[in-house]
Amino acid sequence: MKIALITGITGQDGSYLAELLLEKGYMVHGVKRRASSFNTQRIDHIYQDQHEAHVNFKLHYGDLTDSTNVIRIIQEVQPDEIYNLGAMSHVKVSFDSPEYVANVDGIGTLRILEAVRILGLEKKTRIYQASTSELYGGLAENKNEKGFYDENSPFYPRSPYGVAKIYGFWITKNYREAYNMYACNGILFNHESPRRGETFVTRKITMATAAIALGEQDCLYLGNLDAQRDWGHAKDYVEAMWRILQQDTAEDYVIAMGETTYVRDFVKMSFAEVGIDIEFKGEGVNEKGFVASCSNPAYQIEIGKQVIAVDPQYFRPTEVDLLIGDPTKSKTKLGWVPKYDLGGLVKEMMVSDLQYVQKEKMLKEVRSTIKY
Ligand code: NDP
Ligand code: GDR
Repeated sequence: MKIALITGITGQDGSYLAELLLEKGYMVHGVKRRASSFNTQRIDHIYQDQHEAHVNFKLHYGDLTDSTNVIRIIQEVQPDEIYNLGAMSHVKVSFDSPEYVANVDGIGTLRILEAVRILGLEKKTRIYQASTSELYGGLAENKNEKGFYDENSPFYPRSPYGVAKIYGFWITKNYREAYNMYACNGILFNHESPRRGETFVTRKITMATAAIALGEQDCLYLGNLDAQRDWGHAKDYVEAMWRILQQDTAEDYVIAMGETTYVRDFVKMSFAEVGIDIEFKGEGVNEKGFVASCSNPAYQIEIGKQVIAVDPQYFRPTEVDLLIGDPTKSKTKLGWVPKYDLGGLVKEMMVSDLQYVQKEKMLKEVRSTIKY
């Protein structure tokens, strides 16, 4: 039985990867942070009770800022594969806590690599590092001749998050070259799902679309509607992570869909799922989205109502305007074929968030009738 260790197991990707590896027969260990309230919602369905079933799944308290626990956990687990997904992953928030992000996202990667070396596991343990399209920074002149970012495109990070991740990228590559370790970077473009954190733009949009359609929210405030992202489904992307560690030689790979979409158009796609057509008017901070039509009689939404507004508090000091990745290498070398397209992703997120908002609405109604 192969043994895997996942940092960031409580996050979006960690939860899907744990499911995938368990399906493949792995013993899965995960690192979770101690928090003052529960933080295991995404994996609770796997981790019911450590005293009962799922002996193939074990969680360890730990933090990437603490090399003593990184070493101890790796020593205890003796993993065949480590997936280093733990990170402060919000680009905008990284401007507020840059030193912390450098410590977790940058030096945290070094702590994993060094622990493997200190423990003499270089020949046994394969390491996946969660690198990111944020490394490219969206500079137009750095795209390849086909107009995409690929494994050879130069980097120009535009946030403390991107800068910290560039350290993670290079230290992974350096340890591979210096110590002949099987350590790889997956340069993943944006990937989303119903489990996406609520403050990332796609999930913020699908949750708000559901809340607006169900009369629970009036308006959705967003930042830069002109940003373009290459969005895929997290389930497909964790499959690529696994494939990266199953090759004969350790290499870095771009994982992307090869298509880019405006934030504004993601909004239109989400609302279209509930039969609402959104029309945008104005420009920049004055741009607003209005309900042009509603074909679903279940949603009592007024035609002409303003449901989208731009709030500059969501702008970033430096922005990545456009990302589009070239998945040629991952498709040919890894045989990676995504099962979802953007339409399927939006549909799944909307179905899930409609259920979620509906449930919250019902609970609110029930609570309002209870006399304490
Ligand atoms: P999430 O934000 O959903 O999850 C991040 C995980 O890291 C959580 O489990 C979080 O724990 C954990 N974490 C945060 N800080 C620490 C720390 N100090 N020590 C240990 N663990 C920590 O991110 P995703 O699942 O979306 O992304 C996974 C990885 O992939 C991240 O490294 C991200 O930067 C990278 N990435 C993501 C992309 C995407 O589009 N999703 C694209 C490219 C790269 P807790 O739950 O306690 O907060
Ligand atoms: P990103 O994702 O920064 O690409 O990083 P995010 O969803 O936060 O932003 C995407 C784009 O949308 C614009 N935007 C907004 N973003 C947020 N969060 N909230 C808003 O209200 C809003 N309005 C517009 C942003 O300016 C940006 O251009 C994600 C993370 O998962 C990283 O960890 C990962 O490395 C990269 O994807 C690839």
